[in-house]
Amino acid sequence: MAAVFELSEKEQREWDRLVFLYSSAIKKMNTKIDILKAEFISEQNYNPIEHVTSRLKTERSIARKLEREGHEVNLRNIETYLNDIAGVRVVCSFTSDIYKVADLISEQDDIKVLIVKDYIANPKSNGYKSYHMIVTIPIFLSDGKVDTKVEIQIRTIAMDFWASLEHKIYYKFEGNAPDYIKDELAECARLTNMLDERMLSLNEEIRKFSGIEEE
Ligand code: 0O2
Repeated sequence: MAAVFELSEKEQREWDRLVFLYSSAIKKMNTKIDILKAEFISEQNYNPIEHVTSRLKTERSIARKLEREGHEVNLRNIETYLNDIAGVRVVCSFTSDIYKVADLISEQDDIKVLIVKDYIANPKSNGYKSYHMIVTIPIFLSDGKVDTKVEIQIRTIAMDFWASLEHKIYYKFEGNAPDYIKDELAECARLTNMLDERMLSLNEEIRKFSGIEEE
């Protein structure tokens, strides 16, 4: 990775430690979600989780976000102001699955939920929908325990599809997309909502029929 931060030797060691912690937190969170998914499939013959992705925020993206928020790019500000260095995205089939998965994660007693942003109940003005939680997960090191922050985004396949395209457009136009593109995106968000609602009610209809195998 190209070096974006100017770090002294000591700061570089601190940064390496932070990266290690965040990477470990992602690993632990992924394992928790894998276990939930496996248990759902084995006990309930039902899989609410379509797929999971995770990422460590790039240095460039960290610097851009701090600058966008008017903060100097340094280690202290990274730890103070950024909650999403470690990010895990859980993509579910149906909106109802999102809340189920969020509850199952929140109820685990080693996890502390710091912030919840429910952009499904309260979508952003551009149409963005997703359920966000900032949590901490304990990482046990040789010199003690470090509660490490992870951002979990939970959304449906349709919300994810919309968000990926919106994200591309946002960066392409540096936040100033032409009005006709913004309008088209807003229309796609409306269609996405409708699709999620219709797929959910279709699935509920299907579930009324016994003997139908679900994944
Ligand atoms: P990137 O480039 O995806 O990393 P907070 O974390 O609570 O201090 P923040 O970061 O504004 O404040 O919180 P929020 O609103 O929960 O957003 C966190 C992340 O959600 C964003 O990270 C995006 O990944 C995603 N997100 C939020 N709003 C939108 C949106 O309108 N469209 C899309 N496509 N994604 C969104 P970053 O660092 O802003 O961006």
